Amino acid sequence: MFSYHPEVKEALATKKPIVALESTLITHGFSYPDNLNVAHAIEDTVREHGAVPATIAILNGQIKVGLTADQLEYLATTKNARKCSRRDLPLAIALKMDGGTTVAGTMVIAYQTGIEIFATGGIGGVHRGHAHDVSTDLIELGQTPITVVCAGMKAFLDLPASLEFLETQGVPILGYGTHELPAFYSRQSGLAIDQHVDNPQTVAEIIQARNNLKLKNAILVTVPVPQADEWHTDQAQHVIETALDEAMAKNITGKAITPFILERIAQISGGVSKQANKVLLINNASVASQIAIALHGM
Ligand code: PSU
Ligand code: MN
Repeated sequence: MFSYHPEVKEALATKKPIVALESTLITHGFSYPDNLNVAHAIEDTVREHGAVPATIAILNGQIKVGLTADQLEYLATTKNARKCSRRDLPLAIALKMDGGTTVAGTMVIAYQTGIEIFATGGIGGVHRGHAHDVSTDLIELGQTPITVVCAGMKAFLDLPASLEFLETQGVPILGYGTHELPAFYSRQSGLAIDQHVDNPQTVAEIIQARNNLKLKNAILVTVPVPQADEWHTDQAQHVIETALDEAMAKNITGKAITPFILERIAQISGGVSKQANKVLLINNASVASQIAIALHGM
């Protein structure tokens, strides 16, 4: 069921530092060719740091851990990929589908593969005005011992409710170089995190302590978008609200909400949101690589 890219296979066998990467951002987060370019830029960042990237996806029902350039291109251009969270994995495999794995879907596969560090953009959360629409990402963080590096929850979500949910699930939230929760496109949310950290070694020590305690929760490392490409909350807020209203008016629900809103925000903001999203993805991949290397050296 699992098929490994030779580079990843070798890295697993020789215990090199590996960073797992998700693929919903390729199939549903960005459109072509932005999706392909950003996927390559993320992988290149991981390699530049001396770690091995493992982009996870499903191709024709096979779980791919690490993709070739051709497979990345295919995934970036196909129109039929399923957005695969935990519940979708058995369906996509049995019915031989193509799929982009979400944060939850990628965590499941990374854990079973033995990859400990995973970089993404923004995790899912509790949707505003839909207190029962809780992303599976939050549940997965409560039950799978992976370390997820992100820029917080996506800014159009209910951030306080999402934080409460993670607290209930026992997920420690670290602020990497920040004392507050980043808000995806912007650096500040005014919400507290559990612990400020400022170097990869400290994160690796926290991961090791979690492992020694045999706790099954993920650790969430939140990293603010670099200042130069930040999209400030006061400007973003109006655009986000417009996109949310449109989703409501069009009755868009379930797994379609997040891709719809990301796309509308990108259109209305004239690409400003996309630029912030790309830069934060690359920055998160850089931090994740440094953590993978620190963990490897322990
Ligand atoms: N980060 C990005 N772009 C994305 C996502 C994350 O920069 O498209 C994806 C992740 O795969 C995440 C998903 O798991 O959005 C959340 O979807 P939902 O809200 O339906 O759970
Ligand atoms: Mn949802």
